[in-house]
Amino acid sequence: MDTFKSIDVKQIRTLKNELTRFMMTYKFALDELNTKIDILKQEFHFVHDYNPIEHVSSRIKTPESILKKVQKKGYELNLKSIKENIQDIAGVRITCSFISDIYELSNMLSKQQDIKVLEAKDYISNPKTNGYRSLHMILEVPVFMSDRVENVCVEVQIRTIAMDFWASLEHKIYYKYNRTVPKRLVRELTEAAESAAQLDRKMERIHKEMNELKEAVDETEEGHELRLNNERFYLPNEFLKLSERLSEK
Ligand code: 0O2
Repeated sequence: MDTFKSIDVKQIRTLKNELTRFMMTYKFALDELNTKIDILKQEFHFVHDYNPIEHVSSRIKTPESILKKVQKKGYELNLKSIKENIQDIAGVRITCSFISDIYELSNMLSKQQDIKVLEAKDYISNPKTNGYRSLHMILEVPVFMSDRVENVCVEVQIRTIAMDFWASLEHKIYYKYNRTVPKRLVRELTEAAESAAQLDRKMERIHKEMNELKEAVDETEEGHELRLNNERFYLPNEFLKLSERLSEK
């Protein structure tokens, strides 16, 4: 009996080690992707002079949640099958300011040499019937371990603040009503999704117009600027009029 117990303990220890190594690869993939996103965020800020990424959050699915999905989908219960079939063990959610930022960011990520896009679903140009909007991608990220390279899947969801607001409310309502939501609420939720989409379009239009105005102002101000050894000096109109006198000569 004691021998059996010690075998059990040993087996459990080995299994726990294997599981820990398995889950660690997903944590490392998230770390890598988060670094990439942070670099893009800083560069984007520098180039466009505003912050397109409002918020980034990431999570690893709990073992219970993985098990639930394995059972629901009828997959085999072993690590190889889980790795092959469950592509959202690691997940990143990014909220952007504007819809155009979502596509720009997803392009920038997809173009990176060490990232492979396994799947992309555009629920923004093709919203779900309930009104859900978001851009989903399954990315494969190489994780360099001490003895091997593991290609790890990460699910990335990119959406605007308004889309995110809607999705979290909808998720809460479905959870509260145990997925049997009254018809009126379902209809109202779909209407709210359309209002959120309208707001996104309006905000983007305003932002674009504001940028055009800013560019025009910047161009005018550039004429008033004199640079000397990295120092900027403002040139009053009277000085600029000198140029007219110069051309008169
Ligand atoms: P959680 O807890 O957020 O992870 P699959 O993941 O393969 O079973 P599917 O339909 O192929 O399912 O994946 P899809 O369409 O890419 O959606 C996966 C995730 O997107 C969901 O994960 C949600 O996070 C989100 N999502 C999709 N549709 C909706 C929706 O109508 N409302 C809300 N609020 N979120 C949605 P999980 O696993 O369902 O949950």
